[in-house]
Amino acid sequence: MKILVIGSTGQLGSELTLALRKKYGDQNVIAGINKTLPAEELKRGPYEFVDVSSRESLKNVIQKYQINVIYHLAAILSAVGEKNPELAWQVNILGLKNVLDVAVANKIERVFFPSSIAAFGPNTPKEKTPQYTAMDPNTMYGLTKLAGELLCQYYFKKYQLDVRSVRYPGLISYKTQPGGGTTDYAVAIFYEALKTKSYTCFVRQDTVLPMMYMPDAVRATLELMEAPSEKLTVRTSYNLSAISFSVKDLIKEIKKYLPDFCCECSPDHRQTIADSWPKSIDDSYARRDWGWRHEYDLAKMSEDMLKNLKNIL
Ligand code: VAH
Repeated sequence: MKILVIGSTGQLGSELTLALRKKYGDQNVIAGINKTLPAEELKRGPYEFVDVSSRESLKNVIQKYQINVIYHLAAILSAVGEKNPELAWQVNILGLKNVLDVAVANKIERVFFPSSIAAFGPNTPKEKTPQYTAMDPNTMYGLTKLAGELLCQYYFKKYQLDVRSVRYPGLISYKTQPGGGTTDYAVAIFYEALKTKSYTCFVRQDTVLPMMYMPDAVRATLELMEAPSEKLTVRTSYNLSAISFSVKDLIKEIKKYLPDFCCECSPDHRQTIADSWPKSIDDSYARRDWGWRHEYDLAKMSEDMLKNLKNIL
């Protein structure tokens, strides 16, 4: 199997590339990058510069390595997307359509597309958000994810392209920092707690959002991609859930390890985005169709984050 990970330098892409190489062999996973990386990272396995705005660029890499599977993770996240909506549209939608068209033309066996809880909006039920419900995202990022889900379902039905997707919650990890998301506070808080014992959070303490630790997110992705096609009943994007917690809950958990840690909240423009998203997600379809179960709760994630960050910082 030859796998291409587009967006392999991002928070999710970097860890998914590591996990795929561990599972399928370094030489069978090609890292699609859009920026130069340190030499030691480039030595880990094959890599290619991929420009999602160019079908030629995509086709050349696919044909050079005889790619069978594509993980398309390149995206502009919510906060950056509100600062540059045109770029978010270009990358998140036109880039996705380029990938889907090149995948059909080159008979790619399987494609993964990351959606997000950002595909929900202010009129979506906030608690235990159902798989099928009102979806009125009011961010460019969120609407590109919702449109992307529908595009994937269209390509599955019209061209029989086996494209699969999950609606990730906010992802928390220590190996690669996130870039430009609204949920980035849930990562930055750990770094600052260890470095300076203080953090100014850009959303209110009572803000509750669905979150997931990266090991769970990577495992969910691989489990979905390995599931028998006939078991999958959702071809837009599966709701995926692990933990929901408030900033207050997170501060309390961190203080168990760092009692002197203090956190002020000074909401900025990202509060409005966070307020438009659900507080908790019903992922019963994922649990029924392909056996999804999360493993990390807030306590287990916080312990692992702090233990590992201590060795890095
Ligand atoms: C963001 N981390 O904040 C992403 C994610 C649910 C949020 O999609 O934009």
